[in-house]
Amino acid sequence: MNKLLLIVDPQIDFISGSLAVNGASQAMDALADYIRQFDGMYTYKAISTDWHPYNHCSFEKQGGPWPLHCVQNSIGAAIYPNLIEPLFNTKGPSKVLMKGTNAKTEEYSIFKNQTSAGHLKLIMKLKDINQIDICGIAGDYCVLDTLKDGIQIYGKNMFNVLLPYCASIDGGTALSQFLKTERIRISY
Ligand code: VGL
Ligand code: ZN
Repeated sequence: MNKLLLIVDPQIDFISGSLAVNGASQAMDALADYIRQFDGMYTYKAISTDWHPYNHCSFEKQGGPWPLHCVQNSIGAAIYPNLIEPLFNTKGPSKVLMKGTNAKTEEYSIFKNQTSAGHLKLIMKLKDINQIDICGIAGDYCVLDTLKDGIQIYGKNMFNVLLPYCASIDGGTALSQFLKTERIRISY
């Protein structure tokens, strides 16, 4: 088995910043422990990051639905500090990928960003990945959209959702409903 760990948007703004999600810090602390405990289990780790220009269309100021968040190079866009050590001090490469980088386009899913989707496609092939374990924030937005797009590309059997390491704005309802109706594999 060659497994890829895909962590969606584990960024300060979604944990303790402008778009803080309930339970996100607990979920990401538990994820940090999990990565250390299972050092060597993942052939590759990919981290998606919401990486918006200051005038991004998703911001309220531009008529979008969200407060200012994950502005490129701001503190809020940084990866959650407790994840840095396990990500980069365990076996196998960790690659940070970006999305939402164009002011005019919303990209909840990393697969919507051509550059990042291209990197992932290469990794999948070169590393002969046969399982993607996915987790992150927000479960009902970016995790869900990433999962939907990933299933279109790689099929539902490629995916396993690490539910304890997800945090949702809605408490988990939308993600759980999708996993149930689509019969997606889950780890608790
Ligand atoms: C997200 C709202 C806006 C997410 C990103 O990562 O779920 N949510 N941008
Ligand atoms: Zn965003």
